Amino acid sequence: MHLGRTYSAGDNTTLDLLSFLKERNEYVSGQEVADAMGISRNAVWKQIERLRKEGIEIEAVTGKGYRIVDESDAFGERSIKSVLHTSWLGQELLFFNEIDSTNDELKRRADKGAKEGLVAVADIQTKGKGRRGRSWTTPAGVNIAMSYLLRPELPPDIAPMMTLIMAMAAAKGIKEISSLETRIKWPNDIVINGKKLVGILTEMTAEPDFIHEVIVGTGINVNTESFPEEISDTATSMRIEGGRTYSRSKTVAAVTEAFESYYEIFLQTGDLRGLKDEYNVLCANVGAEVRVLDPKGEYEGLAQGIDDKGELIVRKDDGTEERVYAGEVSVRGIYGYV
Ligand code: BT5
Repeated sequence: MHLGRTYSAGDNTTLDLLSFLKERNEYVSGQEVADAMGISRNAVWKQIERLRKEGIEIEAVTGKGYRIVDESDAFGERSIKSVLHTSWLGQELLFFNEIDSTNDELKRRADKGAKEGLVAVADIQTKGKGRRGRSWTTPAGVNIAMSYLLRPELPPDIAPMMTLIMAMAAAKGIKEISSLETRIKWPNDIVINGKKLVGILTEMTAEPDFIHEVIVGTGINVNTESFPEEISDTATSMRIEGGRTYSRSKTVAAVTEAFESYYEIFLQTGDLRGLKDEYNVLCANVGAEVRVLDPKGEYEGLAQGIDDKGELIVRKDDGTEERVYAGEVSVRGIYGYV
C-alpha cells in the first residue's frame, strides 16, 4: 500500500483525512483509511461525519469505500485550512455559519487578548458593516465575509494603509482563482466593469501613540447571482463576471496568502514604499478626474496615484497638488462611480 505521506491521529485528523481522500481521488476502504491514519474504523466514520456536516460531500459505497464527490462548494474551517498556506495569518481561524459581523467578533476576541493573525470567516452576516454606519449585505451560501486581527507595533496613522494592502491582496487572490482582472477604487473598493465586487472596512483601537489592534474586514461577492434592488446597478460578483461559480475556501486562501506577503513587505519599511508601484497599476483612479468630498471644501482634479503613505495625490486645475488621507474623505469619479 503506497500512502505518499504518513498520517497521525490527533487534532488535525479530520484535516488529514480530507487531504488523504483528495490525494487519492478514488474509492478508499474504511479499513485502508484507518490503517493509513492509525485510527479505528469507528474514528474514521466519525471524521467522515464531521466533514459531511461541514458540507463536504463524501460518497460511501458498500464494498468500495469512501470518495470525495465534489468539494468545490465546501466552506468551513477545515475546507479553508486544507488549502491555506500561510505562516501566521489564519493559522488560527474561526468559522461561523452566521455572525453579526466578523469585524465585531474579532473586536470582542481582541478585547480578551486574541493574538495577531487571528482570522474570522463567515457565511452569513446579520449586521455586516460598511463605512460610516452603512451596511454590507452577506446573504447565505454565496459570499465571503472575513476579518483579520493585526497588532502592528507602529503609530496609529498606518491604519488606512491596511485597507490599501487588503485591496491589493483581494485583487491578486481573485485573479489567481478566477483570472478576473479587477481594479482598485481608492481606498476601499475593488471594482470590475465599473461595479463593486469587494468592500473593505478597517477599524482600529489605539492610544495616541500606539495601536491596540487593527481589524481589517473584507466582503467578497463570490457566487452571488442577483443583488437587492438598491445595489443591483452598482454591485457585481465573481460569478456574474466570470460566468461560473468559484470555491469560496480557495478564494479565502488565495487572498489571505497574498495579504500575508504584502503585509510583510509593508513591515520592512512601515509604509507603502515597496508596494505603491504595484498599487498604482491596479488603481482605477490613476489618470482619472475625481471629485474629492473633503468636509473642508470639495474640489476636483486629476488623480496621480498614491504616495508612500497611501495618500491619493490629486493635481488640481491650478496645478497645485493635494494629498488625500484615506481615513478622512471620499473620492468620486466625475464621469461615474470610479
Ligand atoms: C464598504 O463600505 O465597502 C465596506 C464593506 C466591508 C464589509 C466587510 S464583510 C467582513 C467585515 N465585517 C463587517 O461587518 N464588515 C466587513 P462602504 O464603502 O461604506 O460601502 C457600503 C455600501 O456598499 C452600501 O451602502 C451599499 O450601497 C453597498 N453594498 C452593500 N452590500 C454590498 C455588496 N454585497 N456588494 C456590493 N455593494 C454592497
